[in-house]
Amino acid sequence: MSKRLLAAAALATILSGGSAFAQPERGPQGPQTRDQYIAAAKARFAVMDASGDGIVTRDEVSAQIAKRMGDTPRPEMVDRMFSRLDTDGDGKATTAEVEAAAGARFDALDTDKNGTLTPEEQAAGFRGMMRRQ
Ligand SMILES: [Ca+2]
Ligand SMILES: [Ca+2]
Repeated sequence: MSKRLLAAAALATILSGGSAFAQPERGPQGPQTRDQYIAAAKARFAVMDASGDGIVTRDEVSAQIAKRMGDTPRPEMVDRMFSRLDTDGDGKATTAEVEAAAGARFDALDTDKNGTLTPEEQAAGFRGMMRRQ
């Protein structure tokens, strides 16, 4: 796997609740509700929020990617990821922003609009994300 692809996968995993690497912590794969999806996004936010102040900075995002990749990410990758979290562009990603972004992402992934995400819907979203890289 190329470094670029690995980075994209790490990014997708962090952002999307990612079944990209079939994480064991997820438990049995089943449909995920909107609430669960947002809760998972907030849990990942809490992991990134190293200082625990409810705000994630670009540096914290960079550190988190570095930890997952085992290498320093390229600045443009950090920028891309951070811009997804910091939706109003003030340089700080807040819980509210992450919650809103996760909700919007859920709605985009829930292609049949039945309020749950099947593993297939999530996988399709992940493939779409890789294509956009
Ligand atoms: Ca912000
Ligand atoms: Ca669905």
